This record gives sequence, C-alpha cells and structure tokens, in this order.
Amino acid sequence: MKDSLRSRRRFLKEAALASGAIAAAPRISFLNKIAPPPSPVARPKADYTLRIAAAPIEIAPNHIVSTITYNGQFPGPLLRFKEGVPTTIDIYNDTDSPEQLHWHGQMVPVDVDGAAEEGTPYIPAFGLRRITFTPRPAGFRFYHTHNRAGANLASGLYSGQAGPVYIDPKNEPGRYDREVFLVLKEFQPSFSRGGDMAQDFLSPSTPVKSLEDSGESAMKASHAKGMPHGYEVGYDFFTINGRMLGHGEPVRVKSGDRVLFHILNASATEIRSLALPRHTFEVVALDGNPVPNPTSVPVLWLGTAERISAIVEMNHPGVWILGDLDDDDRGHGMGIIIEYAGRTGKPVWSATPPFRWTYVAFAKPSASAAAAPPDETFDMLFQKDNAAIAGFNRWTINGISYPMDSAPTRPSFHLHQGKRYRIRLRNQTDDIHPIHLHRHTFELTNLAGIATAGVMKDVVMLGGYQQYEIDFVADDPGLTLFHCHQQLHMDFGFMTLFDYV
Ligand SMILES: [Cu+2]
Repeated sequence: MKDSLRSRRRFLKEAALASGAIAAAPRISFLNKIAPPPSPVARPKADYTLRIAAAPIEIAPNHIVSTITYNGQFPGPLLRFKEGVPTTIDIYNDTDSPEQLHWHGQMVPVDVDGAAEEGTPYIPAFGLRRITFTPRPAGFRFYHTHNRAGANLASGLYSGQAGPVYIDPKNEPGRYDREVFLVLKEFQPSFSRGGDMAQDFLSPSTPVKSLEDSGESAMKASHAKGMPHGYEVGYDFFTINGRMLGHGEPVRVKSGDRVLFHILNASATEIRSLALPRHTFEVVALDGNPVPNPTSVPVLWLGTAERISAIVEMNHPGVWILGDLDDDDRGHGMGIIIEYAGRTGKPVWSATPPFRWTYVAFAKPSASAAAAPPDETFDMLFQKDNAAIAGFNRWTINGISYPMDSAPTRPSFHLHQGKRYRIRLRNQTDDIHPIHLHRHTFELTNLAGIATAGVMKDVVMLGGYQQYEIDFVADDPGLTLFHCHQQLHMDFGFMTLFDYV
C-alpha cells in the first residue's frame, strides 16, 4: 500500500513538473520530510500552524465523538487571510496516514492546492509541510482534506478535517453589523443500501428525456440481474459548528441587527437546507463570490462544499431555531438557536411554505443574461454503474472511471491559457451531483435550459437527469482536478483532470 502510494506520488510529481506547473510557481517553497519539528530559531515563524490529529469532539454534553481534526477542534480554526498578501502555513500531520489539505475555492499553484491527482506532495505521516501561497480571490473559502476515503468512513471528509477561510478583500462594503460563520457537519457515518435523495427542491426541475430514459433503463437492467442498490452513507448525529442543536452557544442578536451569515456545508455526502422562521436570507454571495442580484429567500440549500453568504435582518424578536427543513436531521442536531436580547423560552421552529431553490434568482437580469461565447466546449456525460465495485456504485465521465488504485492517470481535457471554455454537464443518473472545479471559478451559463449569467461559483448542484453549462477562463496554469464533491462519487471514479498545453 505504502509503496504504491509512493510510486503514484512520484509519478504525479513528475507529471506536474512535466506540465511546467511547479516551474511556473517559483515563489512557493515547501518542506516535505519526516522530521521532528524544526527549531524555531532555524527559520521564521509561520503565519498559521495547523495540526492534523485525532481528537475527541464534544457535540453535546457528555456526547463525545472521535475524529481526525485540525488543531483538535471542529470546525478547524477560522483562517483570515488578506487578499494578495503571501501567507506561510505549517501543516503538521500527527496521524499515521499521509494527508492532503485542499484550499477549496482559491486559485493557488498545484504544489499547494492539496490534491495528489494534481501532483501536490502529501503531508507525510508524522511529518510537516510548510507552504507559502498568495490567497486569492477574496471571499469565503474553506480548507479540507482531499484524501480518498473509499470504504473507510473514518477518512476523507467523513472525518472532521474542514475549516472556514475568509480572505478579506482590499475594500469591504460592510453593510452589516456582525459576521457569523456556520459550518454544517454530520458525524458517525454508516453505510446503507441506497434510498432516494429528495430533489424536488431544485428549480428548474426539467429533466432531459433521453438522459432519463437511458439512466432508468440502465438501473432496470442492473436490478434485473439481481443487483441491489449501491451503498449510500447515512449519519447518526448532525451539528452546526460542531454542536448538536440546543447544545452550543446560541447566536445572540439584537432587534434591528443585520447579521451576515457565512454558511459552509462541510458534509462529505449530504445536501443541506436551512430556514429561520419569520426571517428571510438576503443572499449576497455564493461560494464566496458576490452575486449580481442579491435576493431574499426563505430557505437556503447547499450541496456538499457549497457556501452561502446571506444577511438576515433581525426583525422578529424571540428565540428561534435556525435549522434544517428535514425534521429527522434537525431532530438529530442540525440546527442552532438564534436568541434575541432579553428574550427567553423554548426555541421555536415552524415549517416553511413550499419553496424551490434556483441559482437563477441571483443572476443578472434576463435581458443581459447572455454569457460571452466560449472558444471551445467540452461535453461530459456522467453515468452510474450500479453497485459495480463490491457493492459501491462506479461513476464515469464519458465512459471513463478515474482509477482507484495507484495507476497513473492522464488528463482528459486540454486547455490553452487565456481561452474561455464551456463544459456541458450531462447527468445520466437520478442523483444530484455537486460538481467542483479546482483552481478556477466558473460562471453558470445554462441551467436545465435556462440561459443565465453572472453567478460565479466553484461548486454547482447538477440535478438528476439534467443538463447544465458552466464556463470558465483558463487563467491558472497547471493540472486542474474536476470532480463530483460527493465523497462516495469522487472516490469511486467521478473525477477527471484538465491540463494546460
Ligand atoms: Cu456526484
């Protein structure tokens, strides 16, 4: 195992060198060795230190889970960077497994991005890596492990390795009184045999008939052969900022406050919703990027790894539950109490009226919704091979499943710096996929037949049997990973690589 890992690492490092990725980033320095921590006099202190280590996390009084964390806490510490100011971070790995730490949503070189597939060196077991990079772009980002978990529910994002990043822009408009960071996370995962994920919250809900027909007949054929549904993951406990509902500090507010919530879905696999009875959320940024059309909505939906920044005007004094729409998940902890000054009593939850989530609500008005035309379009067809790998679904992009062993993988898509690309995402499965592109920001340009422009993201929830189009400019040379952010999907094939040629 260790040998194959090492040989893969070596290959990837060579691949990155061959692509010129590391040569293109001479300002990056790193240590990558198994050694005791260096003496503090040997070199300057890092701006931040992160330690990857197992720790007990008390999610409710006397209810303690064990997981791999950053700095012994969940979520990992909030890291506040300044846009454009180089930052040095020491990452210690106190575990016996090599680790990857990914700077999600940032445009950083491949040797620090934190994906082995791109050639980032591992943080060695019981070792240290010092990295330096220039944080960008401004906004709400996060950091998390990028290890493959496979069937190991203690590894990857099933663990507690996630924390928020806020990159302060040079100028902050500041139309709010205070900021509150919320990190949504489940603990105690286990496998089950399938079960359909609700997806009637997405709008538009229009499926593509041909995708639906092919997807449904593939599932029927699989069941006819006696195959059960592939494994899915469920959880026992649900938390916000590492605490089950009612067991953390309430968010204390005053009537008239405008509170800017930065919300991160740090789940390995789940899509989450949030509502606050009698209040609305003015969505000002998606995945940390300001939206062209800030709009108030009664409910937020976040796919795995998505972030929403939204202002809530505190105008209904009381003690409320900000929580998941799902009674069972909220009942098992997915919520946090919002408490107005001077108010006491049992926190109140009430069901919200039906509402559908659409990214289009935050886009440019339709008159100006024509996105710039691309130089080239890539077609990607996503398929599921039901229960094909020892009971796990195998996922493919254009018929190719990203290898799970240590076999080297060649990039499937090729970019020229400065050109604008469109990816046509075609989902031939009934699952929602939170699609993620590393090291670049993409624009939503077509959502299930609706042309749109101006919403810039790094993760997008692609509905079952739907077709979307996303555009991006090739402006960050180096190997670039593209994958579904659902841990079970990415681990079983749903990944591919872009390179610059
Ligand atoms: Cu997926």
